[in-house]
Amino acid sequence: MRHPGLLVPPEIAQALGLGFPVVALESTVITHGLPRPQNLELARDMEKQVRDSGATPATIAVIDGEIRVGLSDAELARLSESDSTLKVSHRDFATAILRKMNGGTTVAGTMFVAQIAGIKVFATGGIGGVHKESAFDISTDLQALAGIPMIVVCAGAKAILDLPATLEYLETMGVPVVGYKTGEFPAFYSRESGLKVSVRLDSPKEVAEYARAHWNLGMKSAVLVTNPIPEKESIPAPEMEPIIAKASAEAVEKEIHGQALTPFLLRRISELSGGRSLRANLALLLNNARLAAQIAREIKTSKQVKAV
Ligand code: PSU
Ligand code: MN
Repeated sequence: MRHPGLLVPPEIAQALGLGFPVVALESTVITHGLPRPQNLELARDMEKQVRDSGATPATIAVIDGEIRVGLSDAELARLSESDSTLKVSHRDFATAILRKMNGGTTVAGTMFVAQIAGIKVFATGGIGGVHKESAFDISTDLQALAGIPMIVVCAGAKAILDLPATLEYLETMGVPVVGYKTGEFPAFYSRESGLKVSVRLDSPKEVAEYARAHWNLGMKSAVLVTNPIPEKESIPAPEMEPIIAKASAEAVEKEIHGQALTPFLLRRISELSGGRSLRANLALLLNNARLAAQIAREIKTSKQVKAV
């Protein structure tokens, strides 16, 4: 389970060793996805949500060039307040290590590390996908979902993306897209998208059973669980569309691409929506942390039952 260059604090190492439920959390959302001070509040709230739901949180990040599976509160604060953090996906780990940098790991980067540590459940906000603005901007998140067997809980793909193309890519790569209590693929800020998921499941137990059946066949792909944003904080798709279109046009005009595109779009959409999209983003993140913890507990339960 241990890997050179991976630091796992005792609490998490122990939980993993004993087969207790552990939920991985990403950190690009802290370093690049949310403004201050909401980013630190959210990081703490996500950890608390996981704990209150009966699992151990492990926020994954790079601190001073060391890959961490779990951060102290002081490290969470440093990460969220630092100005020179790297957005760390697969290609960026070596850079962060050699330059001893602090880095927020993306969905892909977090999955990569969580897999080495033996964590099976991970919660994020929205996965990356196929962008609309430029040809061939496809998030490494999709590649990671294709090749890393893990349950990833999200609120769909971010609405800034080309959602049909993102779903086509996931289908091509053999990634089951589970709708949690819904048959419709949720669109991050909105509960609706007009697109279908590949399977609807209605309880954490069903999700755990589904993942076991998928992996028992020898499948290597993730199980993507899409959990619609709570009704109260959701923003209907028709209200979001003009805002997203405006932010997208600005990105094209300013020639923003690569790693900078997603953070730019999220920030502009928050400004253009008067902070409403930010509140939605925070709500869906917490909602996903809760469901991920519930699923992690079911995985643990099924392991115990098997051992008897
Ligand atoms: N979910 C959020 N906010 C975010 C992200 C997810 O609510 O900022 C991050 C994730 O870390 C995801 C990244 O991996 O955005 C996608 O970036 P890109 O499109 O450059 O792959
Ligand atoms: Mn990209």
